[in-house]
Amino acid sequence: MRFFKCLPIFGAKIRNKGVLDMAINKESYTVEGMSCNHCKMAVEKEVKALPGMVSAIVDLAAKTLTVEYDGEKTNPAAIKIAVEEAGFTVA
Ligand SMILES: [Cu+2]
Repeated sequence: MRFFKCLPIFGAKIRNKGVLDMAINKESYTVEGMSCNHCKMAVEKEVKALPGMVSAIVDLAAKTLTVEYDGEKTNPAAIKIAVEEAGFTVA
């Protein structure tokens, strides 16, 4: 039982480092049209909803979206569509 209790925290730490999942892709995209925190949050929310997404972070100043995801569950085409659904375009 003690092992079970510790598992979620343990698993999250490993996943963030991309060790547990064998095919974690880390990529950056330039996103056009984002101007404020609402834009940032809209893009992050839409992209994070994709299956296998580990993290999606927008840097407003740099106009970039940095993602980490399981390459067997999603792909760049799906990420671009998610950004478009949030109302922006991937350069
Ligand atoms: Cu905005």
